[in-house]
Amino acid sequence: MRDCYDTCSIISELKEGVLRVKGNPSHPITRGFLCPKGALLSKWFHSEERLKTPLVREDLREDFKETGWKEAINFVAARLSETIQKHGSESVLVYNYAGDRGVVNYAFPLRLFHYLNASMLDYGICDRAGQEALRDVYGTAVGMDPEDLKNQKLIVYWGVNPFWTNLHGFMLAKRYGLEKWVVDVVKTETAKKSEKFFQIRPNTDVLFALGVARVIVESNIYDREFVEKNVYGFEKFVEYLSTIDLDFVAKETGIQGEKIEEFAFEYAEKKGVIHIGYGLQRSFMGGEAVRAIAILPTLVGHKFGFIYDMKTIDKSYAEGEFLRTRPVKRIPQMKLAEFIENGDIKFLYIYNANPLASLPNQNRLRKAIMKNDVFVVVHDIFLTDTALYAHVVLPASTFFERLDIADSYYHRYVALNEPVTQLCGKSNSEVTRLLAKALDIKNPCLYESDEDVIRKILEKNGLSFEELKERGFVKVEEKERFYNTPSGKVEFYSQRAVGRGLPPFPQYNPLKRKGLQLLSPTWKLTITSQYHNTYNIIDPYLHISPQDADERGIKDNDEVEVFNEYGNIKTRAKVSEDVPSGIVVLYKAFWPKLLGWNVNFLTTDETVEKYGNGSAYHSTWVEVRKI
Ligand SMILES: Nc1nc2c(c(=O)[nH]1)N[C@H]1C(S)=C(S)[C@@H](COP(=O)(O)OP(=O)(O)OC[C@H]3O[C@@H](n4cnc5c(=O)[nH]c(N)nc54)[C@H](O)[C@@H]3O)O[C@H]1N2
Ligand SMILES: Nc1nc2c(c(=O)[nH]1)N[C@H]1C(S)=C(S)[C@@H](COP(=O)(O)OP(=O)(O)OC[C@H]3O[C@@H](n4cnc5c(=O)[nH]c(N)nc54)[C@H](O)[C@@H]3O)O[C@H]1N2
Ligand SMILES: [Mo]
Repeated sequence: MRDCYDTCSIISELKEGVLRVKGNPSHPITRGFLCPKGALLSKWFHSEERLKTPLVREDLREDFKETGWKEAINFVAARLSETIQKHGSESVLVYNYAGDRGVVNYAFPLRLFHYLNASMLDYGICDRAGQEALRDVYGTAVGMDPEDLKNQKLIVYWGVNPFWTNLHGFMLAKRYGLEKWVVDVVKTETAKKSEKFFQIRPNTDVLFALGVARVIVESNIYDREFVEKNVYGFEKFVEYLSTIDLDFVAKETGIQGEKIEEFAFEYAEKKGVIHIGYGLQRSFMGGEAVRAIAILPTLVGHKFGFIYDMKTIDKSYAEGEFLRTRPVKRIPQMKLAEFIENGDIKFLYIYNANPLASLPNQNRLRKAIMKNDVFVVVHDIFLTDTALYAHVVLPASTFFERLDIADSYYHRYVALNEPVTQLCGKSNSEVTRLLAKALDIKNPCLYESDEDVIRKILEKNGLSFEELKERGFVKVEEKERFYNTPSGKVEFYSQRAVGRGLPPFPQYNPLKRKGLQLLSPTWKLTITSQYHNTYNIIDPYLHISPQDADERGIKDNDEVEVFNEYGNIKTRAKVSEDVPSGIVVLYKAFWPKLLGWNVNFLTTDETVEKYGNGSAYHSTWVEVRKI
């Protein structure tokens, strides 16, 4: 139910009013153990800080007033109708993300907004560039079933830190006895626990992958038969590879020539699977990098030899786009501030998301909300930063309090989520039904029960509710898959990319900017902003290399200011050998209202237009000085 690869199977019970959670030992992937943040879920669930009563105000400068559900829902419905009458239905935007990934809880509210012909998001915050890139090459971003790793020898973690972000995946590879390699800018905990580590300069992965491809092709160690049968544009690709100078690759990537050869030879021999990271692609060069990396598994003869995304069931029924009577206007998620500034959005309904922690360029976004005439409703479990910018705050329940199903973006199991008890708040679908009623909508689709929606979705996917209930989870077996590209082959020469105005082969454009490049990857004990307020175990330090610290007279634990054209923040430095010179790290998206800042007061809101307006958090440059 969390926004996490693993989608653990959890057994939960209530003992003397207290929630206890443990891992379900019979689940083949998550195998009865929980990660540290999962083990603490009871603390989150019972938190004193959970919202219990709706809050309302007419103006963002006023204090909130507590009110009853009926009054709050009527207030929201009245404003919603008024906005539609005055500004049209497209001035209403529903902003949601994966704060809870239960199928009903995620999608059911969208039914109401489809029914109203409201604007919806074009999602781009997380994994978009990589999605586009993999579609360019394979026609899909869905890779290998991780359980098939048991027949493999090597996994390459490329721009992903699974020891923190996908612990069960990392343990699975370990259990199957795979050799593990890491390609990352930072020496992460995953790198420390792996057999080989290739420390790369950021933004240069595209070159490294092309360099490796050149060595594999020229040394004739690729799977010729497989490539001849399955690849479109191989000859032209080989011509292109001959322009990739290996000395230049070594210079730009920071990886020595012998290491490039070592990678190429051993990778081809062991026929490695590549787990392509989401972190890797959140940058200006991310899409190009994924496109180049995606070619490697095919070169060595894998059918879908990568791990990126998983889609096992069709969930569209829950969302109900069929309720629209007009085509949907989609607003790029990363351009929320711009659309508010332009007066395109007058009513914003936010659930399952905390954009005032998670979106980049917070100074701009916050100003846009304060300065423009936009009515904001936030449905959340806690009084987040986003809630502090709302006119109405509605308390949400947690996944321990309702029926739902969830799939995983990593493995092929679908889970049934059964309620344990009910403490406070309402689920996303309950609130949707209340709003529909207050708006006097008659369409029965908006009143369908959670169980009915779940049963329908399962039925459409050939799964049975009863079987799911018996075991708690069920595996959706893979059907035979083909390359869904224009040529029906793996497109080394990508026609889809050409259609978007990109060159057919992945390109390297050096990104040289002034200052230090700021990476803001994942922290192990939060999920983006979630759990900061309840566990309060965070790492707020600026991680800086000894060389860059020295140059600025900074010692460990010194107070520093980090600044750029977007904003400035103050924190303490941690001088670390794990970070290379030229790079600094601040972990992503803690609660600004608790820290007084977060990294997104510094990150860029520029997007990669040709890659679906995907986010580019890591393409941020800053300067640092000792205070
Ligand atoms: N504990 C925990 N788990 C989570 C989450 C969480 O917040 N906490 N979030 C969940 C979500 S929403 C997501 S999207 C996933 C994210 O999962 P990951 O993709 O593992 O997470 P990140 O930490 O964003 O990025 C991984 C790595 O990319 C590296 N990186 C950055 N730029 C480059 C580059 O140019 N080249 C290379 N090679 N590496 C680069 C960073 O140094 C970082 O170590 O995790 C999910 N799981
Ligand atoms: N600098 C930087 N920023 C980043 C990233 C990065 O790498 N660097 N990564 C980005 C990524 S990968 C992602 S996915 C985004 C995530 O961005 P968001 O999805 O906006 O962030 P979350 O912190 O996951 O917020 C989810 C919210 O949903 C609430 N919630 C949980 N369950 C429910 C429920 O059942 N109902 C309702 N109504 N609310 C619920 C939680 O309390 C929480 O406040 O952040 C992005 N932000
Ligand atoms: Mo994400």
